[in-house]
Amino acid sequence: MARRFRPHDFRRVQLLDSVWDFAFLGDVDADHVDIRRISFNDRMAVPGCFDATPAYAGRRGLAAYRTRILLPDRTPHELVLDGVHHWGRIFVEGKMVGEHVGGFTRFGVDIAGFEPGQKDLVVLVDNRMNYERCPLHLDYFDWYHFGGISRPAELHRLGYVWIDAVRVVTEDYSARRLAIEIDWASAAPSPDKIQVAVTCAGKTVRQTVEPDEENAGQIELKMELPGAALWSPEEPNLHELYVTLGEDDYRQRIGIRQVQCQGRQILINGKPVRLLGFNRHEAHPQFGHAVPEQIMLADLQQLRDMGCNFVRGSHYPQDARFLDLCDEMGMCVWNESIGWNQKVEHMTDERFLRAQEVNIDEMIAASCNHASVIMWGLLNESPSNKPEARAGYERLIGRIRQLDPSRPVTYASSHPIDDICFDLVDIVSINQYPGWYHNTIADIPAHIDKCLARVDGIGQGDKPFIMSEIGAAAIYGCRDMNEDRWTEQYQAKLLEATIRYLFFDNDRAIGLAIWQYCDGRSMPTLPSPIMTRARGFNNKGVVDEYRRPKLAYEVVKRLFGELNAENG
Ligand code: ADA
Repeated sequence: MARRFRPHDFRRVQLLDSVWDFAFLGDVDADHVDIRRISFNDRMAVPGCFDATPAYAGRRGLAAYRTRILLPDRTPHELVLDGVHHWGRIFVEGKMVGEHVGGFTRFGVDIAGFEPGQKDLVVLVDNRMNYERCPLHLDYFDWYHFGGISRPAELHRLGYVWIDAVRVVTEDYSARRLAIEIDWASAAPSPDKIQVAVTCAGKTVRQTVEPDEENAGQIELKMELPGAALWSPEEPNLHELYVTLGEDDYRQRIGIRQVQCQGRQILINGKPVRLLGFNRHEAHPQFGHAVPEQIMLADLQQLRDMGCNFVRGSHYPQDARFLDLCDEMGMCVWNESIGWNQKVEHMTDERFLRAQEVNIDEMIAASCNHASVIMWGLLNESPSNKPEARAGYERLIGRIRQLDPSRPVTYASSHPIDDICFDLVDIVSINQYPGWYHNTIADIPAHIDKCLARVDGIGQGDKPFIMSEIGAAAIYGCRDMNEDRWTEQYQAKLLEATIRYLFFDNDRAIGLAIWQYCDGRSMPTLPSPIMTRARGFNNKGVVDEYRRPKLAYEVVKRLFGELNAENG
């Protein structure tokens, strides 16, 4: 993957991004496909979404991708896929080697036991909605679920002893103390002691690992880096942390920073932060979810131009390349596992909860070292007001805290008036649309006050509060003297009233994620899309799907600019 730093100097990694052979198999069952008999009669870019291309626009079904990989020897290899949407099954030389449920997350497939040489790699990809097989992507969600190998693909030669993962947490920002965990594995009991070295900010710490019959283990060590520059939104200093273990190596890029909640504030390195920004879908009309780095960077340039320091990655785990740019640009990120208005019955369904746990595990594994990720989210607008759903919230939030106790946790609630799970999270986040779906623009302050009064009434008012969604739709270019809903003027007026109420007239909110940064295609299977999704799109962006600014863009830029000027 094209990262902003080089993860490996010695480990041999084959980048598989290119145009692969392709065949759209359509409405067939993957279990009944003979891999050897597929006629690859087309070609498709990887990364890419086949249903974002003209030839397959809107198509749903089973697709097959093929490329050639080289296995230079018999050492263990791993195929690393950063996102397959939204169900995939992987074959090498016709032998099934792996399967994965859910898009937007990195996963690895062991490639072992093959003779050296060139091999056919085939990936079956299914973008159909099938709750039993893939309960994470459902056809009533309000974004178009593009299908394909949507993020980069690599083949890693692991060798006989390798690094599985490196996790770095800032234990104490003032002392510049890092806690580092290294997961390692080997293909066979290692005959010799394994030498480990960790270098960061000019300092190296070494350890020797005793071989063991488990062929796997975890190394924990601390590093203090006096004088090393800290990461903050204003000064996003980063450091490369380089691990060698035996003959393997792994480089990460980290920021020395701590995120804490204190009363109604979120602190970064002990300093309160105000989060001003947007919800952003990872989508583009011509690329689907396979948004190229050029677009990622252009999006961030516009967000910075508007004075933003915050992006909520709605509603799924973010791409490592986007997070690399956020790390460098001081853009704070709310990274959340996939979810959208889940039903009560999902919250007690073991298949759904298990799939959620895998998505959470993979999200945290892939993005835990990004300084820009300052909080974890989950279960957008799900039944946090239903007693029968609470155990599911406890289970999934507990999983996040177990994997990463260093970051605050939140979920975006659309039930502020009767939510019963706010006690489980560190930050109270509320999605509401006064002035769009109900009430008028003039009612926005009273409506939000009512929500917060209830939050205070149940004893959750001493936590930070983020307005995690609020906004209005505007059709790009639609302006008229009535200035009513769907016009750019109405959207601009609503966002002006919202920002003024939240940050000029009050100081309760410490964050705002406007819904939304850019327009995005929605699902045609949404309930009553004709009435609510003009053009088949969610039109609440302050830029359209091609990132062309609407009137509201300048309003947000002016107001966020005034707020940032206050901060000095
Ligand atoms: C919800 C949801 C968003 C979007 C929004 C809207 O808040 O979380 O994904 O669907 O509503 O535009 O109505």
